[in-house]
Parts: sequence; structure tokens; C-alpha cells
Amino acid sequence: MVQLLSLIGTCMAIVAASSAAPTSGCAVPKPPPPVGGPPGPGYGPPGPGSGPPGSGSGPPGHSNGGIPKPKEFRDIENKYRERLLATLPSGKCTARSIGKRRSWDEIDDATRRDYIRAVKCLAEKPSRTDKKLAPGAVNRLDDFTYIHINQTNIIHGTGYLLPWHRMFLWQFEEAMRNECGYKDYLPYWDNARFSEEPTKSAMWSGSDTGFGGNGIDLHLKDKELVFPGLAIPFHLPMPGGTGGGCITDGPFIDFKISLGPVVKTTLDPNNTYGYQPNPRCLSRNFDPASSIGLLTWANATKIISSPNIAALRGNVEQLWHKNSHTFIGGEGADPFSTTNDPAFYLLHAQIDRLWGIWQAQDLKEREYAIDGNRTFLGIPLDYAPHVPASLATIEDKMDMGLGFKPKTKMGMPMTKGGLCYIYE
Ligand SMILES: [Cu+2]
Repeated sequence: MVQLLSLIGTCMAIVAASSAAPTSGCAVPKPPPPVGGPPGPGYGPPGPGSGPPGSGSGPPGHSNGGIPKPKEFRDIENKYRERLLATLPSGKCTARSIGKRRSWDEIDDATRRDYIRAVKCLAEKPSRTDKKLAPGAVNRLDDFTYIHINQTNIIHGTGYLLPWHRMFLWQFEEAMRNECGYKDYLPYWDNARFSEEPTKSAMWSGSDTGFGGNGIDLHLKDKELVFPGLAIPFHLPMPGGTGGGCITDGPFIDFKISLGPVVKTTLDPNNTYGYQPNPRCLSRNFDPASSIGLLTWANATKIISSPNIAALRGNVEQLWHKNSHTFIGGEGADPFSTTNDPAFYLLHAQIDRLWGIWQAQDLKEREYAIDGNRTFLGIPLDYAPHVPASLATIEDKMDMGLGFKPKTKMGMPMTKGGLCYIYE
């Protein structure tokens, strides 16, 4: 036991040593401030007659389109809403104040424009990351990318995947609201609705209310990319895709990216983690084969029906997480600097949603359930060989960047510890 504790201590020291200097205002996540008056009508007590919000025809003027949500998924999702709302009030989180995260395909154009405006606003604000750690970090979005790169081998293929990303999304959502005046909540990418024709989603619209479409077609070939930082080389197969170059439409057409890329065919010893400045455009490389027949309602339903946390994590990783990233391709498919594509946050909100729906089927058993190693697939880290690859616990600290290091269990509930949101 003592040995285990000292190992954990070492692990956390490593995690701690890797992050930037503390910055005030990041220590404790706060609930979203009420913006423009009390948010919406709130939720009444859930009863047998209350239908699922968001399953109807969406805001006026919008046709949701796509493949309708099957009853099996809807029934489980309804249970999630009823059971999560039944935990309220929880501290300051009430049925009235709870943030409502909605599908990008269902929110109105004004909200979409405001979201995009706020992302661009963060791109205009200076980085707070220590320049010595990441000379290439230019803006506030890069702060998120820096810590995501820095933690990649600890927060993917491990027990921290879900809680780390939940806390990460929350930090991002807070920055959007508090630093850039965004008035709504983080939307999610409802991949299953458009699994067979992914570009039909409003996500990929080239208008001023989408994230833009594919990159220019560079006719790339399939390749194998290598992860830095692992004692045993790990090769990531990357399909040739249908694009690969700069995006050609939408609000991010002139977007400038600086950090990354990180996974490459051979590692660059002068810029192994992509922390050096590398200004370039936003590229995408849509790979429909990673969506069609994979990012489906059937698989989404399988995920939320997982019998236990081990199955849930396996299903999320194998059926959803990698496929979502690989579909987007380009910047979005680099496991380290994937956050360079603003679509990242909606992609992970969907994963967070599936986990949340699963958790709320049985909050007592599942809210704090954790499964997985402490390093990517349990492979020792070459830069920190004494970080134990053994099983993650909810008492381990996570490094969220800018000095914020909450325990893993803080990233697990949806309505506690400052977090307060529900998926519609
Ligand atoms: Cu990630």
C-alpha cells in the first residue's frame, strides 16, 4: 500500500512538473453565470408525460434531417435526463440554472454565430502558457492545445480519458463565456444522425454558421504515424482520406494554427511535441469510411447500453473516439494537437454525452466508476519511466493546464463541484 501511494505521489509529481505556472481564476471551476437573465424556463419535475427536449423538430427554420434517433436510444436518454434532473438541486446547480448542451444541428443560427465568434475571440486573446514550455503558443486556444499535447500520453487510452476531457470541455466552455461573452453552452456533434452522409450535418457547412468543410484534396496515401514519448513505439495508421489540405470555406478559412503537428512518419527531434511556432492553415481530411456504418445509432446505443465501466470505455474507444477523429482527419486526427480544429470540442462533447447518458442510468454505481491504466495503453513513458502504468484511481490528480490540477473524481459528475449541465 505504501509502495502504491509513493508511486502515485511520483506520478503526480511528474504530472505537476509538466504544466505551466498557476494563473488565478483557473483553480476552481465555477458554474456558468446567468447571462441575459435567467436561462430559459428551466426544467419542471420530470414526469411520465415530459417528452425528451430536443427530439422534436428543432428551432423554427431548421430541418434537423438525417437519420432519426431510434426509440431504444431515446428511451435510455430519457432515463438519463429524469435521473440527472432528480439529483437537483445540487449546490448551486438547479433545474433552472442547469446548462443545456444541444446538438449543433438543432441550435439556431444566432447561437451558432455567437459560438463561432467566441472561438475567434479566444484566438485573439494572448496565450497564458509559459513561453519556455511552448514557444509556439500564441493565443488562448493554444493554451488548451498545449496542455492537450502535453498530457496526451496520459489522457488517452487510459482511465483518465473521460474525466480529463469532461473537465477540459468545462474549462473551455467557461473561457468562452467568461472571457468572450458566449451566451449559451457547448454544443455537441451528433455524428449518428449523419453517419452515412456525414457532410450533410450543419457542422460541416461552409456558410457562416458551420465549421467549414473538407480540406483541398492532396491525394494522400495511407500512412503510419508514430507517437512520441512512449518507451515502446506505437504506430497509428492514418487513412489517405479525401482531402488533407487547407479548408476552403467557412468561418475558419483564414484560421492560423501554431502548435503541432505531433504524430509524424518520423519524429522531429528538434520539435518532438510541436511546441515550436509552426504557423499554418486549418487542414481537414474527411474519411467517410470512418463514419459510414461506424458512427451509427446502433453503435451509440451499444455504448450507452454497456454493462460496466470496462465495457463502456472499450466501446467508446473502439466504436467512437478514434473513428470521430479519423473522420475529420488533418489537424483533427493528430491525437496530440487535435484541439487545433475547433470541431474538436463538439466531437468530445458527444463522447462526454454518451458517457453521461451511461452514467445516469445508475449514478450510484457509475458516477465515479473508473477503468484503465495511467499511461497510453499501459505503455511506459520514455520521458517519465517511473510513472506507473498501473490502474488509474479517482484520487489521482489530473493536469488541466495553467496550474489547475483537480483530482480525477472532480471530472466525473455533471452537476457537482461547479459543473452543471445536461445534454438535450
Ligand atoms: Cu483528447
